Amino acid sequence: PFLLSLITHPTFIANQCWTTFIDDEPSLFQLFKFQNRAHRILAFLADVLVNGSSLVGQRGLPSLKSPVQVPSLTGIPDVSVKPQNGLRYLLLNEGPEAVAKAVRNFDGTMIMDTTWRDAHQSLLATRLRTYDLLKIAPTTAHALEGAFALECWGGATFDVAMRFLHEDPWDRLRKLREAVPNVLFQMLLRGANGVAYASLPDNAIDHFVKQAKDAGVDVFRVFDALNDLEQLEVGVNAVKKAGGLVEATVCYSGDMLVPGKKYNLDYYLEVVRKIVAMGTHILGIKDMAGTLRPKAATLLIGSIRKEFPDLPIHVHTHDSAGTGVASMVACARAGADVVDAASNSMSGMTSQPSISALLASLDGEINTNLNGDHVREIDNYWMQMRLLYSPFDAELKGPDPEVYIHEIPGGQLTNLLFQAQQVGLGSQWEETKKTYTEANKLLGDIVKVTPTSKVVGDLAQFMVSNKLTPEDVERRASELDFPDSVLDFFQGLMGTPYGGFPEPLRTNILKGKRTPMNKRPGALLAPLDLEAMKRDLRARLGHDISETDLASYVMYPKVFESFHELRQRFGDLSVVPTDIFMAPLEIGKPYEIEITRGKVLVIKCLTVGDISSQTGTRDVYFELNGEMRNITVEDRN
Ligand code: 3PY
Ligand code: ZN
Repeated sequence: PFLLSLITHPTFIANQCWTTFIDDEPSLFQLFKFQNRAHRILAFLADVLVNGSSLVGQRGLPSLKSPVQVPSLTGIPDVSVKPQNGLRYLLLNEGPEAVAKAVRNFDGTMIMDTTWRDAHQSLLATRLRTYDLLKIAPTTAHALEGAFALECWGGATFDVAMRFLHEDPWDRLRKLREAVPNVLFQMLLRGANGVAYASLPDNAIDHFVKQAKDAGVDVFRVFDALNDLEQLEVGVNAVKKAGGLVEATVCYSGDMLVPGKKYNLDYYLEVVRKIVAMGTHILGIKDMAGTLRPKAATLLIGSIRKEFPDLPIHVHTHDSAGTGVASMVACARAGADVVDAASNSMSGMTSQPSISALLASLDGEINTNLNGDHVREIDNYWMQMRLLYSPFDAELKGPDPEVYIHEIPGGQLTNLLFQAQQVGLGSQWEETKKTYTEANKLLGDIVKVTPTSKVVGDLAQFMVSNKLTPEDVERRASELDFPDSVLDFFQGLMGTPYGGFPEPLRTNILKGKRTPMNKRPGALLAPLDLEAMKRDLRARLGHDISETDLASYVMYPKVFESFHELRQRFGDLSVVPTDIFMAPLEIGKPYEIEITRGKVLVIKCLTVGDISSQTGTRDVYFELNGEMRNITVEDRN
């Protein structure tokens, strides 16, 4: 295409080329870049036409029947005008301490909206694309200007963005940041595991957190899946060094009011005291399974409030059992400063409770700083998204009160349910839940959240598929071929559980396979030579590597390399509208793709050719901005 634009240029045709013509004519390069991007997007669309969408697979088609509409907001005629209010301005002007103070002094309870991270992680297999987040971002900046924050990054979104959506999580963060200058952005950081599934060297966490802060994260909810404080501190220190707002978090597991429970009020208060001593701007309480019932919530938050009157408290929950609103109301009444909720159509079940339901329940009693009309208005967008992403919607039909027994975190519950549905619900689902409870007991009743919840889930699936009882596991521990996550856990790569590892199970499982770590992993893992890794990656990939690419590679080396290869082949796919990202174009119908601001491709697929018996390929014919294009694609069916 570059040569074509050169030889068709009027100056070239008139034979008036001077030696610096190409340098002096930057439009040639822009045209080349534009055509190159267009070509790569056509290559992707052609691949979906021939081979189907790898994202959707066999999950069926979206149930949204009409084009997506972005709702308007009462009293806000133009959402492109920069919003005037929001806690982020305070953060930028006065720093994290001032924000923490303002939150604590706020007369009421603020809300954090989790729609952009945990809600879709819990309901839609984390599949929400940047394209759809960006569309509603300017409206959200106005509608939720009174919110504490938008949770929009981290957790599973990082891995899924690259692995399944073929998009750059850093690019998402930067673009959302540009669209939302006023509301704080929060991310979920798994302590010394970063956003991965086991510990990394400490300097990898420092590097990652610095990139996240620079790209737009303000508040870092840092947790450790075992409430291992040494592990937690790695993340907390990284955020402090980067200058972010620290929300060090205690994970709440099970029901602390059940007599004889390992994790009781004394346990939580002890962890909170240590977190406060570590230094945090805000205390997070993370009820990842939704087992914090109202009575326990009142006692837990009330006790912390009494002991730490000045400490801002932020509570997170899941609505799996249907008690999320009642619990968050109890937290607000007991003195929580912020509670989490999600846009109505993205709430309930394994997600967070609904914002409107919470506002209705607190109305006239506790101020939330949110505009209830705007909350309802933006939900018209999420109602459509729920239909657009219906292929990923777990078919949960009601609350699951059994969560009080199995304690499966929200996101994992939908995942396991989906897998059970694949083989027909009924006894399979019953068995999964029962075995999960047994696996947890075998592991010593651990706190279950990523990555330890995956350990319990993997062990449960291993037991089901190999027809093993808990007694079999204990008896045959040294000969069984356990999943990697189980070995990682017992080795100590995820830190140390409260009360230690179960013995002799640990020794037997690790025998001849792994050497147990009896110290914090980061104290044993050698620091990464990030500069050398960057040089090596640059040499292998053949071009410059950004610091954020390096951070992605450090978290997920294989996923990053596959993502990178796809990005080289297809370019930036986050600009492709979701309907045609997930399903083949309709033949003869024109579609518009804005590849950068103001640069629009109009694409029409004319036909898909027959398969060639020699090459196994098909030619796909397009019209691109009125010109014919032909792409050859390997038919992998
Ligand atoms: C994650 O780590 O991704 C979680 O959402 C834990 O709750
Ligand atoms: Zn959660």
